[in-house]
Amino acid sequence: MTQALIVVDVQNDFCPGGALAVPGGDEVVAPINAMMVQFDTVILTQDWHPAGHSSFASSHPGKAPFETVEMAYGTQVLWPDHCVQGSDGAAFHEELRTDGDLILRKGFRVGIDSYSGFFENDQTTPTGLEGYLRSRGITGLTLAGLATDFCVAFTALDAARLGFAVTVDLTACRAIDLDGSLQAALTQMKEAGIVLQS
Ligand code: VGL
Ligand code: ZN
Repeated sequence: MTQALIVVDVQNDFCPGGALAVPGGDEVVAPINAMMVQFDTVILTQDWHPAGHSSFASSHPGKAPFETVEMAYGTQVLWPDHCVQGSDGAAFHEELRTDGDLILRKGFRVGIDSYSGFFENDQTTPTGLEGYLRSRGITGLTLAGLATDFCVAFTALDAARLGFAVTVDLTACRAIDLDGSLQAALTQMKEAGIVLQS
């Protein structure tokens, strides 16, 4: 089995001091840097939104961050403005090694969010990552990064559905944990046959 490491969204806005800070988000940097040397292929995802993105509460008058809205593709959580293309907040944590093979940006369409590295939140628009992995002969994936219950879980669940053998290293992940979202994500990942390392 050819293995790749997917490093999910280890960006300033998800670290302490950032616009959508994940508690302990910066703690994943050192273990991820250490993991990178064990993989032939390292892929990093980068949340990359245009200003005025539809996942931002500021784009919905009367709505506050962490409320939800109904979009054409289903329920969407609204977030503080974060990871705006080209901003410091969208940059990778400065101590993260970024010398991987591929940096995959996602969430760049104004009208649709993309938690998963494989499909946008309509669950049908592909990012191209599946084709990249298949053409490189990669069949096993290990995931780490931010946030466990959103972008890591959505990426892991899509990967498992696509037939990849998936491990999530929880020691190198941190969660947002909104209304029980962490427990729900862990349960779903277990049910999907994803190996959870802790
Ligand atoms: C993420 C919320 C909004 C994540 C990205 O990386 O988990 N969460 N955008
Ligand atoms: Zn985002």
